[in-house]
Amino acid sequence: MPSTTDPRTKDDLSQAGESASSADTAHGGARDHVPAGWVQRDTENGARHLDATPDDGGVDHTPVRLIDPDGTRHEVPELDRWLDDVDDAAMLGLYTDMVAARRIDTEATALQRQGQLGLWPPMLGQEAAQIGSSRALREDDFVFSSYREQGVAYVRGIAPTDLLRVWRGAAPSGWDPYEYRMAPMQVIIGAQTLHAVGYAVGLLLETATAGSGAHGGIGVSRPDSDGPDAPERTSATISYFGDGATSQGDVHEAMTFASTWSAPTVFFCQNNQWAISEPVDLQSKVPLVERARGYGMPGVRVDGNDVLAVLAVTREALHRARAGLGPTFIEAVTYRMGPHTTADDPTRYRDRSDLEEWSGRDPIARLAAHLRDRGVLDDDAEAAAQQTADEVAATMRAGVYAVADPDWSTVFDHVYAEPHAVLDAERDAYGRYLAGFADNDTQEAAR
Ligand SMILES: Cc1ncc(C[n+]2csc(CCOP(=O)(O)OP(=O)(O)O)c2C)c(N)n1
Ligand SMILES: [Mg+2]
Repeated sequence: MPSTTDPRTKDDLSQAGESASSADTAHGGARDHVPAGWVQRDTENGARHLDATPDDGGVDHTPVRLIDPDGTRHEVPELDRWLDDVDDAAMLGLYTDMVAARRIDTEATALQRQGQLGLWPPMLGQEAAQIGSSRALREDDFVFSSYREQGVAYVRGIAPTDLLRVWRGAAPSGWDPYEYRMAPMQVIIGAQTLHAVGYAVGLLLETATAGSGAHGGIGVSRPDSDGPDAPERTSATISYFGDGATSQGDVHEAMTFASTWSAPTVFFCQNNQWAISEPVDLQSKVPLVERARGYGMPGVRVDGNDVLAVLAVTREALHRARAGLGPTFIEAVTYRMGPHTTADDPTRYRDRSDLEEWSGRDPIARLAAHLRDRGVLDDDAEAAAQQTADEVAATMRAGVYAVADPDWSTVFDHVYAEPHAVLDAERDAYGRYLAGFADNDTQEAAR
């Protein structure tokens, strides 16, 4: 009998070339089915993966790329036209940003291990995706991120110590979202895509010209060109989310609304191959970039470990958004080299060989190889980048030691914008509860 989580009948299974008994294993559940055209692989550590080479409909899904893993640079006119101003100094800047982002990540991981933070979600391996995309942003654009985007926050100018406040349990947000135009990091998977679209629709409302376009005069009329010269009309929003988040209903709703409203927003999906212990194959039978087509927006699949290609595609997507051409979905193909968080042990569910393969595509080593080939990066420049990174890490560590424990009552702040009777009552009750301990202590001391 098929397992209860499999909606298919015995006949369906035999038509798909599977036996009913193969579906009914000790593991149970739909994971054990191998759909036609897929291959099941038992990994070294006993986990089961579906290796998808699903039908790609004849579309070439090779991610766009400018720099190969060995540092070789290709010219791709459609991407290069977005990089006219990226000179050697700017390339060194991208390199330094990535080195600093990695250093922040390493230091924060150490701080968690030393008991200074409750938890930390490492971004090792995702530096190019984060630095390339965030360096494409204008100051007036607004970022709605997930919990792993420390590289993005660093580029937004948020002090590294402020990045750690939440993970130390000292604040609900480490920074003022309006000052840096970056919302507090979102832990509810995919929810930030709705926030980004809502904010983007607000930008449209703000700039609405009576009588133009759709939605009762709110929509925008299309500019004559979609190239770099098209005039920009609004700022844009960008949401960062993972491969796993693409399975969330929130993301579906966000993409639907963004598309039909031509909202000035960019969906930046970092496909780091894993959603905790679930491989991306379990999220989708087709490359994630294919999802864009169903919503009626352009989709771009980019090598997420190539900082230059990421910068180019994100610049184009943000420009389209600001010019009134609507949203874009970017799938940045990358790899989470570390654990999901410091509470996770990836050796339980993924193969060492995968890690070794992706180590050969390291985003920082790739840009370093390219810059060294061109004589832009030498030992002194590399040492200077490392020194910047070390200083950032030292400041962050000193800052985190100095973060004071918050007053107990602050946990009730920022829940609602205005006073709320139920919350007031809860605050009072909690205060009385804590005061009870103080009495006990006093009584104890008096004995
Ligand atoms: C709505 C919701 N469901 C489940 C979770 C638990 N959860 C935390 S992280 C995570 C995996 C997310 O994977 P992905 O979107 O690929 O992002 P990544 O962690 O790889 O950056 C899950 C399921 C959650 N935080 N929110
Ligand atoms: Mg992921």
